[in-house]
Amino acid sequence: MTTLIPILGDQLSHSLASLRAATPASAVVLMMEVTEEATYVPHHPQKIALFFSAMRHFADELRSLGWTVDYVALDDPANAQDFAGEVSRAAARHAATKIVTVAAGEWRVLDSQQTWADRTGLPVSILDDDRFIFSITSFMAWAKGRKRMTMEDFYRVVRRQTGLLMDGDQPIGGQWNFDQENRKSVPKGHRFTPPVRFAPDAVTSDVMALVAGRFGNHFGSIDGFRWAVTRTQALEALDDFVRHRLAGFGDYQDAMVTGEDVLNHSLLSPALNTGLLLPLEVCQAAQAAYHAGTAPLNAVEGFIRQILGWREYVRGLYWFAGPDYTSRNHLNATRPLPAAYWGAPTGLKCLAEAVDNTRRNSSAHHIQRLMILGNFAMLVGTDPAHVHRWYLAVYADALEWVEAPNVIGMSQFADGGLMSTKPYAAGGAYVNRMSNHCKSCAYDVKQRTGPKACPLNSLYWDFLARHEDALKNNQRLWRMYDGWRRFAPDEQVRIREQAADSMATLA
Ligand code: FAD
Ligand code: DLZ
Repeated sequence: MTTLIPILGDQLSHSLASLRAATPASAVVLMMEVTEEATYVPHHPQKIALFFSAMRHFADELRSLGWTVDYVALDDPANAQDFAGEVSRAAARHAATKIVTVAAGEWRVLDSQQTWADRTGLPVSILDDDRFIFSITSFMAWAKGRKRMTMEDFYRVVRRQTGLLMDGDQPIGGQWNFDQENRKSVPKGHRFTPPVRFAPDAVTSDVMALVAGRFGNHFGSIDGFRWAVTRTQALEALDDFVRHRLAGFGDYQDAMVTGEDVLNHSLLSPALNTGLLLPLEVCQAAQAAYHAGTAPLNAVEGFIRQILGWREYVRGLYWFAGPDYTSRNHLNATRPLPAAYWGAPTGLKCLAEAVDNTRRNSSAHHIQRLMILGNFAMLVGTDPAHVHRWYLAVYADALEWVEAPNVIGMSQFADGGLMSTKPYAAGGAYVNRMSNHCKSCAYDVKQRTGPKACPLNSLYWDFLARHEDALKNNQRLWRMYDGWRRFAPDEQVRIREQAADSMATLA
């Protein structure tokens, strides 16, 4: 009686439900590097290297714990290059009598898992992924019949459920959310402590060579690879963040600085999304710093909210919204993704910084993703499906369950408000307030029209004007539409002409 346990690249946790359900004596773990996963979008080379290296290290760790691991490498000549094909081959090879797996994190792969029983003729148990703090079943129960599904309401439920930063039934500090303290701009000359980097070991170096050879034509540089690829390294990265950057996390959470890729962000999303770290332990480590007096409440609450709130919320929303979520297009945007997203110059400093961070590091911090890259794509009317595929490809932490709600819902408003109460649209004034980019930009942020005018200004007003019918009754946009109506008609025409020019040249 042999149980086959397929483990996917984002399931690299020793506490995985399928491992808990078996014993090394009667099971074979199957891990598969397959072309289908490496190419369903043209992933950044660092992303592929991260997954392959972390998978190979995890396989070695399982072997050292006594598990039999059948690891199918990408260049194995017999590799069927997709999950279903590899599971079938392995079931026959090991004369398996049943298959136990943990539910995939996205519809596409869950669909594949649901074919495995037919393909192999074996019973297949698909277990819930209980590494998340809030189960999908609980999310559906929470969501059922609700008029609004805001993250803030959800967050309070999960705070109460976990007891994190709680004093009995009430939040520590008397407030659930300290966001208003988290919007400071960075003082000139402020120094950030850079995060720990992990130099590639022999396993990672092998994988990097494989990836450079096979996927070197994908957008992105492999050279700056710095990611944690083992649990030990991931724990070191967590400790490094808690010691050196957590205390300042809140203050500069929404800031952008030229030349600063990370600021006080944790850079823990790849470790969380591969399973090397678990969300609850990361929140507990942050909470411990608050109780030890090494990080203030606004920082710790702000950080915990990202994981306990946003991360759990978007995962629930992904499954709630259904498999066609990624094709939603509420604003009927149809343009292709601008070439700027693949590195073409535009003269916009903020966009260049965000794209370059992405190219060098397979990463960009939240405000770059939302208010620069997402905002520009939405203002110029990019088809959200194109935007979605770009984000899914370029970020080391991009898995559809977390990427799609953030892109389709939060950044493009393509779900019509399921996730966000208004579009995150902004002109140059916002970028100027939250960053120092405008000082070294080719454009003038103070101008709306004319050859030097910051394109974001006219694009912003044009976006509002273009979508007036769809958005004018949104209470949260009332002030913006009031602002638009205050422009003289001839100024409105000039703004829209300027926006049309910018679209023609930049988009
Ligand atoms: P920190 O700022 O240090 O935050 C701590 C942790 O909180 C992150 O590691 C992450 O796990 C979690 N988190 C923070 N914000 C979010 C959020 N909005 N949704 C879910 N989790 C969050 N995150 C991904 O993990 N994968 C993605 O593919 C992804 N795509 C995004 C696309 C867009 C358009 C936007 C606006 C956000 C996206 N995010 C995504 C969320 C967020 O930007 C990243 O999690 C964060 O930038 C990762 O860097 P960090 O670990 O330094 O985060
Ligand atoms: C992201 C990724 C890549 C690039 N390659 C693989 C792979 O070859 N094998 C694998 O098991 N997982 C890989 N992954 C992660 C998967 O895409 C991820 O586990 C699924 O999307 C989960 O639904």
